[in-house]
Amino acid sequence: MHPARVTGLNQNAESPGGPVVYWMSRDQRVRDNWALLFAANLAQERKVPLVVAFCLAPSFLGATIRQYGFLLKGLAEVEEGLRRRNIAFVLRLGEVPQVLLDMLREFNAGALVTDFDPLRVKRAWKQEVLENLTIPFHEVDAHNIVPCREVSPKQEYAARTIRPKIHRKLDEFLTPFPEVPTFPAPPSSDVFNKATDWDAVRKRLRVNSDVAEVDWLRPGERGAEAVFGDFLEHRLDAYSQRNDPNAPVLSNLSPYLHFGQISAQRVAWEVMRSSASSESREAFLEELIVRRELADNFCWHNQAYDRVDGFPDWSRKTLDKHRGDRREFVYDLPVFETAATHDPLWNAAQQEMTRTGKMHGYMRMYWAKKILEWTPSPEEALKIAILLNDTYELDGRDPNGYVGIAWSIGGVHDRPWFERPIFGQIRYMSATGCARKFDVPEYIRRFSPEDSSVSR
Ligand code: FAD
Ligand code: FO1
Repeated sequence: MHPARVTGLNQNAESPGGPVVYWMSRDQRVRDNWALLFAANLAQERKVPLVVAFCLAPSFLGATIRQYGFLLKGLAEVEEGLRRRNIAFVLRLGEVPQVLLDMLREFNAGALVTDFDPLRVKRAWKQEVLENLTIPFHEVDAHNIVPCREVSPKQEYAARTIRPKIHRKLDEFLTPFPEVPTFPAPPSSDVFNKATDWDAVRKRLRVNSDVAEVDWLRPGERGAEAVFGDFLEHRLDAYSQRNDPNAPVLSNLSPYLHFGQISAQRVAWEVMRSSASSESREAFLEELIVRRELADNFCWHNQAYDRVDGFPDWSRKTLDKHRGDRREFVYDLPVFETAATHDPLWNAAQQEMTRTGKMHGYMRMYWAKKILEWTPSPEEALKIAILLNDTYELDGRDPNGYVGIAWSIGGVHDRPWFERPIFGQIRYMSATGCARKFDVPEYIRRFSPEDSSVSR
């Protein structure tokens, strides 16, 4: 394992003999998981058991049963895969990180490992654990190909500035994965060998259950592999049509990548070796590697990633200058949420998100920019866009989302364009512009209210 993936979070730690605990959070998979591999090596060196602990937060950034359901089904598969390797899996529902600290004491843990996540809530969890820990605590970046801490010591300006920093390290970091070892015997104490009662966990969850779970994607590692295989086989070669929301050429991997149910490194490794055209492979890898790692870089270095004051100076200035501009349309949250604006194209995009849990990437830009145009202020626009995105998108509550919205509304990683009302120099998008790119009536038909059969 490349040492640059691992960060020791505390130095002054003694290490008693208890089990190694991998606090799984962002990377919810057995295969191709550097944090799990590091924890397994540690346990083998110390000749102690390995326990994977998952702390289920009673509420996480407004997630609904749609996202929790996807997460829990994926974890059930993780538990199976770990058990086959004599690795214990323990899930506890409760305030995080208190529930973890309780487990560490109960298990008499000798060392703690966790995965990397730039979000504020995760950094706060880790900080609180650090203040209450005496055993060694390591963090492993299992999400990025080039570890986020390694790519750049500062917030990058745009894709064009981070791209060379990533590309020159790909040979060093884009490697195949070792297998997860099988331990000689399951951990002795029965607290580790009790299978999780998934129905009981789901019943104890008190989350918004109005947002239905989706059935067109199968959650978990096997589901992810199937979708990825189908993408490699049938869609990657046509990826040049990625800006046409009627063309089914996207990978559909974002929910799996968000929950860590598939490794981006594995995806990149296989795409590079696929027989698809180099133009399609390059375009896809640009999104999967550069755009995705740019999002982690932004959230890691700019903790105002979900606020207007996280926008670059030029965009805050131009938006300020146009705060007083007349808005021809002004809508509040319920109108947006029920897709009841005057614009059938925008309404169709909102319908796609609420019904399928995954709006097409091209439409997300248009969707967010119109929220800026039809709300009283950029702050209100950001609040509504994040709230809807994180309520309905399967892949929501993710650095990609905060950055995608900040790009659309606040020009983050973009540049100034021609000045116009409300937007100032923020890049503008219009329905007529969309009509030049794809069949707008077809997209509207696919997601119009009367047509209940969603044709994906
Ligand atoms: P593909 O085109 O197949 O891309 C493959 C992978 O590359 C994606 O899964 C993702 O990990 C990465 N990727 C693709 N486009 C981007 C991008 N623009 N920025 C960063 N990574 C990218 N992505 C999320 O994961 N969660 C979100 O909540 C989210 N919200 C967004 C909101 C707005 C307003 C915008 C403009 C973009 C948002 N994105 C978000 C980024 C992008 O739209 C989605 O990642 C993509 O549409 C997911 O579908 P896919 O995996 O089929 O895409
Ligand atoms: N991570 C956790 O460690 N515990 C949780 O209970 C949890 C719930 C959750 C619900 C929805 C969702 O989209 C993400 C959730 N995550 C949880 C975090 C997730 O695994 C990712 O780490 C971040 O959202 C992205 O960085």
